[in-house]
Amino acid sequence: MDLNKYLDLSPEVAQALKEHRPVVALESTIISHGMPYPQNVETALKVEQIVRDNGAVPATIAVIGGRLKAGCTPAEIEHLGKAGAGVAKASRRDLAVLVARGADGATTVTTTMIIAHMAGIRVFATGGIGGVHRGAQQTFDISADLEELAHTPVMVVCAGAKSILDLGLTLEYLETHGVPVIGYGTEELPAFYTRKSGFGVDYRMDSPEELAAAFRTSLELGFGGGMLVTNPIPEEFSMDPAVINRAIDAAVAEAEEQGVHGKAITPFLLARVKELTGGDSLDSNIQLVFNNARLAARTAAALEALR
Ligand code: PSU
Ligand code: MN
Repeated sequence: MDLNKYLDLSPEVAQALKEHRPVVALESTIISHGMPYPQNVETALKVEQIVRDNGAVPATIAVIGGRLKAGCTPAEIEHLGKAGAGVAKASRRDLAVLVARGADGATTVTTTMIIAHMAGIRVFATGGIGGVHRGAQQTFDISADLEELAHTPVMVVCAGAKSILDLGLTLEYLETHGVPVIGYGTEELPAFYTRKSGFGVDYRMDSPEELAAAFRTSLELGFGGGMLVTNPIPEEFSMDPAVINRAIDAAVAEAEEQGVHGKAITPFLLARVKELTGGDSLDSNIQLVFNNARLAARTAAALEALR
């Protein structure tokens, strides 16, 4: 493997990649900016265990002391979780500066995809992706995640997108940029906390093998770009749409009043929704990440079986 000079693979991840065993990338913005301490650290460690239990090696991705890490140690995960918002939220434009400064960074979906791709990891599990924000017609606030999905050949397994975003515009943007949106066991885009959004996906697929075959073909066609797999939250953990939508609407209104914008808005909305639902949304959030880790691990295994 000819590795980027700024990239460090953990010994376990390096060994797995060398032996063509399945590896699943995991992001770290969800740890530092997406959940409170200590649930963030507990969740991150449990997610790694779930990936292992389902036959793959986890690679939590972050920037630590200016090094791009594919595979963090439990101590590094603890640091990312404890420091929380004290760790920079690292999107594509931040990577070079953080590396040059020897700083830490929590990787978003965008930068986790970039580093996973550098490392040779093809499957990535997370909770939700960024997208086109409500009111983007005025603010131009479109997550860099969508651009990365358009260009970087990594499969992203998520639970759809939260309705803090404009889901219709998010799907339009993905269509324009050539990103296939797959529903796992569903024809409808899941809305993160709920299984339904009212918007259709491009294709429904029903097994890890089917996902792997489609992504394998995408890789072999070689024109780049990722694939977005949207996996509905398990029924028993899904939230009442009325309850969650009320909290989301209130959070969006507060963000507007307070003039929150740029990279701060998504963490602001996530934290407010959690407070407004009295922590119920955090439980759902954790469970859907577990569910995505399971599917991603099985899909990574199915992908290696196709080699
Ligand atoms: N949506 C979630 N949870 C998250 C994020 C988004 O439901 O933790 C994080 C992810 O790291 C995602 C990032 O890549 O926020 C998007 O930020 P922005 O909207 O600033 O692009
Ligand atoms: Mn944004």
